[in-house]
Amino acid sequence: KASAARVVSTWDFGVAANQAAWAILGKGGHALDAVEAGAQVPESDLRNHSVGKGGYPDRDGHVSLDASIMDADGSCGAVAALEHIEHPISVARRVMERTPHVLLVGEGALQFALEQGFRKQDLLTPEAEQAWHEWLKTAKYQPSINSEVHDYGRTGRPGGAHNHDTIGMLAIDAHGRMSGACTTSGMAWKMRGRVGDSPIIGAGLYVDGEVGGATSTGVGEEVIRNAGSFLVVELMRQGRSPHEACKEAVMRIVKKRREASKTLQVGFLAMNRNGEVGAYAIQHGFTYAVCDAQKQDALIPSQSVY
Ligand code: SD4
Repeated sequence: KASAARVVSTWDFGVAANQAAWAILGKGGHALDAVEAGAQVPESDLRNHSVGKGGYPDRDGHVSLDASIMDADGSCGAVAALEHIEHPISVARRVMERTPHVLLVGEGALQFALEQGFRKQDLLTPEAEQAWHEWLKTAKYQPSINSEVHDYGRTGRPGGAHNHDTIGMLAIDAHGRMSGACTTSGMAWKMRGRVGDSPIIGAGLYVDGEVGGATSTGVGEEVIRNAGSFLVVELMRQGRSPHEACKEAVMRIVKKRREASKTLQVGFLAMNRNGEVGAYAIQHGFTYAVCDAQKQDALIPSQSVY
């Protein structure tokens, strides 16, 4: 029996992203189109300093983007350290559909994007540039636990160091097909050339149509170390619920990195093929958005270790 359509994504701004995805899912469209359209929303949102245009740059002032996309049958594509392109998620999809490869990086990824007709533009907004200049005064790399940027709707001001607002999105369509997408500008003030978990299949994103999908947000290094999203999907394959699987993956990180984990954030979000959703994070403050035919704007606080 075909599952009911549903889309989930990370953080508060996942609500708006889900609605763009739902415009496709609600009409019986394909999950892959839905996650691409959804991920494009924060990519274009200048208020979001961790994704796409308006994202905070690396320590040398370059906005450098990572993204991945994956379909139920294991097809996937990704770009890393891509500059000057507003929608890295769409370039990732082209890598999947139009090249024999999975991951293109840096100059080569940009060259491919331009060949595919994407427009080259300056992604560093005056606001992000100013924040970078502020940061240069001390030039300390200290990821904040949760970005306050998702407060802007309530406070009307962007806050803090904005490190954790990557969007990870998982959708299941009316035909029961699942796809996922993940897109980010990575950690603010990262070293030039640094790549996080988001474009690494199995780390920031993993989908297996027979089981379900998972995605992550937070300090990417910790997620790569544990092949985090792949781990969550494999745990679901063994019978864990999405919540239990996310919790176990978080506990792996905490067990191995007991001291460091007290001050860093990682969150996992998962959905199984039946549309059951779960999440877990190291730190309090992680939220995820759920959208289906019943309710389009649900925002749920994740449980956490601390
Ligand atoms: C990274 N996981 O590049 C990303 C950052 C992130 O919300 O999640 N920000 O490590």
